[in-house]
This record gives sequence, structure tokens and C-alpha cells, in this order.
Amino acid sequence: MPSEEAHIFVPHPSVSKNAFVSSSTQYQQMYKKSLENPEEFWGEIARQFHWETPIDNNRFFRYNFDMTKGPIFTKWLDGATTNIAYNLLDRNVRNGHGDKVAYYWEGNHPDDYSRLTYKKLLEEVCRFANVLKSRGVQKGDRVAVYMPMILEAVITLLACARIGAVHSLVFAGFSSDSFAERILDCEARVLVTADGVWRGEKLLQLKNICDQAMIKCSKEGHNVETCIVVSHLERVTAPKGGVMSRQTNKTPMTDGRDIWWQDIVPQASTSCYPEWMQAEDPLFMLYTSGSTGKPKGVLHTTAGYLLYAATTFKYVFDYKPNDVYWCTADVGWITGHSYVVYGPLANAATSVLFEGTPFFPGNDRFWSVVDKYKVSQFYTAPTAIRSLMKFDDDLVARHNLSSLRVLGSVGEPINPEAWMWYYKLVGHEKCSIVDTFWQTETGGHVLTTLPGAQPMKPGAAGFPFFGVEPVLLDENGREIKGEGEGYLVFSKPWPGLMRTLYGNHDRYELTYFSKFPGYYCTGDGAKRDADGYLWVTGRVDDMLNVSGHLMSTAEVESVLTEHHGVAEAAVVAKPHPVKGECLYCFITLTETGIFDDQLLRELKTHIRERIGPFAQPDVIQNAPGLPKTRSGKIMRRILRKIAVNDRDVGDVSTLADSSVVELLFQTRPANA
Ligand code: 6R9
Repeated sequence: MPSEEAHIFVPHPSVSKNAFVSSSTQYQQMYKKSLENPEEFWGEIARQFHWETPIDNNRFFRYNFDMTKGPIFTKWLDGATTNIAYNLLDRNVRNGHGDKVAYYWEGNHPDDYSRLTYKKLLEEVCRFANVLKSRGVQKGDRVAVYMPMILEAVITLLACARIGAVHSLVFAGFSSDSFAERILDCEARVLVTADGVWRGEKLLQLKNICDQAMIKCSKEGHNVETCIVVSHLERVTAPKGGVMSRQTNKTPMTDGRDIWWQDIVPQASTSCYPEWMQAEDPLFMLYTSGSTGKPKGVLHTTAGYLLYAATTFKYVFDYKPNDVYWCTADVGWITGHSYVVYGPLANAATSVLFEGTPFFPGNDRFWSVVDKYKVSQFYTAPTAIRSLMKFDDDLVARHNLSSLRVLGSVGEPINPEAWMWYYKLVGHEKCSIVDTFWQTETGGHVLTTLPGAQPMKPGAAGFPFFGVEPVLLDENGREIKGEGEGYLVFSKPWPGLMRTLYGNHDRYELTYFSKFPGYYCTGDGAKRDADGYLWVTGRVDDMLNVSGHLMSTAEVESVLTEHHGVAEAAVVAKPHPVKGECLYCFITLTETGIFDDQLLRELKTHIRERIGPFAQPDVIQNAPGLPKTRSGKIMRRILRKIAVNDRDVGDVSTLADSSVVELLFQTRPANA
């Protein structure tokens, strides 16, 4: 298939006609206002929410991004007080949305599903908030959460928010070591989890992992005092039918410390007065991997995060009252926090909460769920799209997807091949695609097109969201105006930007603000084209330099996946005596792809033609799987080790499946 990179796709009239932002001009007006008059722009939005202490316009927004002028800080709406759970629940119930469905829960097994209205969610949140209080949790305390995609996960987060506790959710796929490290870092005394969960045909015994983590914490002198466990397995269908009772599953429970959720929550009162929080009080922390050493506990605060999650959700997904929205991300990463929980609820949206995998019971599960709930906005990651492209098109085509209007992508640059497949097969060339660039640190989308406003270019993130001012800098910190490529940085904060790294403000300043004084540094590269579109080229440390030619891994990967035999590609640099670096490529084949000399020849020719002779790979390895984090990001750090046959790969605890690493070591090609 030829590259469609140069193509532009105008939003379909059915999308732009009724969109909140329906033209480029309207976007530009709103964008201009957001930068020139943030008080007015965000003030209007803030008025839709409840403030217990009103907003003080003299302290609306302050910041310092320049370390030479003093400590780095960002403050929004300082002095105002509010409660996020109150705004997401009580306010919506009061506005007549009590009987509206907040979540359709869809289990791993298609026989398991349920729904929760706003009114019921409010009651459940209050109950659990009262339980947390009864276990001694107070404002400012950290609560560790290790949960699957079940309604209690959302309830737990909002219960924390209601009483001012700081939730620290760790993705339930992290090892007990990683979890222990994170519990220790935030000194959580209360932990909330579930006995286990089915993911496809695999059973994850979450409570066992928590037990091991708690033992490790005790050895370090930190004791978790309360562990609340949702009894989940007994209420869902096992992959091959039947249920698993508490007796057969034998979840270990420690007297005095561990309590079943079901034994304590139903008795608790359904009303709980919210704790009024200062605008800059912490809401949650979420760990993200650092390039070295300990994971970073990114801290988000109350008012700014609320405004930003709410506003990006509304405009980027163009959410309207009768829509059903579905984000497939796990709550364990930032996309789950902002766009499964906070953003949708702030807009009184109806969402799907999906526990399963795209491949169970069949490879068309996503499309059958879209059809079942008549989903209008679908938000997923390029890695998921690529893994589904491998299968027969009929798996998509056999389902009615006509309810879809907006398709979202997040997590990494989307290669044009995957974009086109998403656009044509899933979106029937009628849906707008929003390629949302953002980070755990940014709290919400920072670069994207808006579905009814701008034409889309496959692979380009597009334009800054309201209030966001992106800048491209060269190595010497000089601004690149107009067309060009450089470091992607931001010159001032928007409401959702993180405020610090928990317990380590020095590391925060050093990591994000020391390279270019006066700018927040994303660590990503980007290029601006002649039309002003921004294309994120990947992490700056993922750049390749072959004989002085700088190229991004994303660029080469995208060309490799244009070949019909290649489903996914990951490219790393390998030191080379002559070229400095050479390309080492890992490719995963499609169902019809055959790894033979002909394929290798075709790929090399294709890269030569599309990028240039200097980009010709030295090694192409057949990779049935790639080392990926649970959120689907390829860990190139590990691939770089495989490329040089260095088995000292370091921490692999964040990998979804660490066995692929050994396999790739064993199958290195002879010429590697
Ligand atoms: C939301 C999320 C952040 C890193 C980020 C960048 C990459 C995310 C992207 C993208 C290109 C996109 N990234 N979205 N790159 N286009 N649309 O993924 O947060 O897990 O913290 O990762 O992901 O490299 O710096 P997080």
C-alpha cells in the first residue's frame, strides 16, 4: 500500500456540522482567547463547577518555569476550594442526571455486564468514603490501589477524592516488587485490591501479588494496616464457563488487616459530606517510569486538573449528551485516570468500562462491544490497532459500527498504515480521528486536532489544545519558527500540568526544567510542517544517527509497516564502527507475512526508496512479540540490549510479557 502521509482528510460534514468547534477559524479564535485571556477563558469553564470558596481573580494563575529565577511552580485558582467527587457526582445528580448511566460495565466474559447510574455511583462512593474514614484514612493520606477494570476501581478513586485522600493507583500488571517500591515511596497504609481477574483466558491472582508486596514493605519497616479486597471472581464467568467460589479460589486473608469489600461496604452510610479541598491540594499521584532509577510519582492537584480533564474531554471527543463513549485504556495509566474517570464524569457522560482484552472470546471483541452499546467515541492505542489489523477485515466489517463519530489514538505516534486502516475500516471514512499527544505529566491532551475543526493528516498530532503553547527548540535552545524539527517544549503551564514529583521537587526541576531554562521539556521531538501541523517524532532518546543522518525510530517503523507482510516494527540504533550507528529492526509479521529473503529484500528496497539509502537496515529480526509495557509502549531500551547481545537488561518488571525478551535473545539472526 502506498504511503498516504501526504494526504489530508477533511472532517465529514456529519461530524463538523454539530461539533462544538466546527471550523479552523473557530478553533483559532478560541485558542487566541485562551492564551491572551486565560482568566476569561478558564473562568467561564470554571463557573460550570461548584466552588465552596469562590475563585479569586487576583490569584487566578501564577507560575515560574525558570530555575534561575527561583523554584519552579504552577498554581491555578489558588485560594478557591472545591471537591472533585462533589463536582462529578452530586452536581450532576442535582442537574438532573441522577438516572443517567455513568458506566456500562462489560466483563471479560460477554455474559457478564452491568450498569451504574450517577445516583448509584454517588451512593457507592459515599459508602466507600465512609469505610475509608472508619479505617482512619484522613485528608492528605495516600491510598494504594491495585485494581482491575471493575466499577469498584472508579468508586475507590472517587471515594479518596471525596475525603481528600491521595490515590496512588498502580496498574494491576506490575509485579509485587514494583508495587512494593511504589507503596514504600508514597507510604500508603491502606491498600484496595480485588481477589483476582480474568484477562482473556488468563487468571491474575491480584491479592497474592499484593500479599507479596506487603511482605516486602514490612521487611523495609513499613506496614500496610488495612487491605480491602473486592470479591470479584465469584461473581463473574470463567472463560470456559462456571464461576469460581471464594472457597475454591482460597484467597489468603490476614486477620485484622484484610477485609472483604462485600463484608463492610454494603452496611456503610450512603451519605458522606465532602472534604473541601484547596485548589492546589493533591488529588492523586501516578507513577511513570523514569529513564534511570526510581519511578517518578507524578502529582496532580485539584482545581486545575478538574478543569483540564473536563475541557479536553468535551472538545477533543466532542461529547454530546446522548453519546456513549468508550476508552479502552486501563485505569492504571493516565489515560484511564483522565479519560475513563475524571473527564467523562465531569461532563456527565456515559462510558463503557471494559474488563477484557481485544482477543477474547474472539478477535472481534472490540467491534462487538462498539455495536452492543452503540459507541459514538472510541479511544484506543496504535498498538491495539496494529494487533487487530493482522486479522481478516471481515472481523470488523461484520459488525455495525455506524454509531461511531470520533476515533481516538493515544500512546505513541500512529503510523499512517494503521491510521488508514482505522479511518477506512473502523470509521468508514466518516469518523474524525483525533491523534492525541500527551503525557502522564501533562494531565490531559496537549496536541491534537479537534474532530469537527481541522483536516486530519495521518500520523500528525496536529495543533495545541486551548491554553497550550508549544515551542520547538534546537539543541542550543534556539526557537525554531515555522517549518522545522526540534525538541518539543512548552513555554507556560495549562491547568492540567503536573505540579511536582511526589517527595522530590528537585528531581522534578531537574528532569523537566533544567535542559532549557524557561520551558517544560517533554522529552519528545516534533516537527512542524508548512501548514503548521505538529508531528511528534518520538522520544528524543529514540533518535537514530546513521552516518550523520538524524532520523526518528517512528519514521523508519512507519515505513516498515507499510509492507503488507509486517504488522508491527520496532527499530533501535546499534553502534557501528563506520556509520556511528546502524539500524537494527524487529518486525512482527501479519497473518499472511512470510519471513524469507524476499521479504528482507523488499523491506530494504522500500526503506531505500522511501527514506534514503542511508536508512537501509543492517539487521532485520523476526519478532513474534515485542517487549511492551502494559500500556503498549515498546521498550526500546531492552531492544537496544538485544541488538548488542547484552543480557544485562535491567528491570523488566513493567513488561506485559517478559518471556519475549529471552526468545528474542535466542533468535538473534546470524548477521546481527
Ligand atoms: C498519554 C500517555 C507519554 C509518552 C509521550 C510520547 C508518547 C503519547 C502520543 C505519543 C506520539 C501521540 N505519546 N501519545 N507520541 N503521538 N499521540 O501515553 O502518557 O504513558 O506518560 O506516555 O508517550 O513519547 O512522551 P505516558
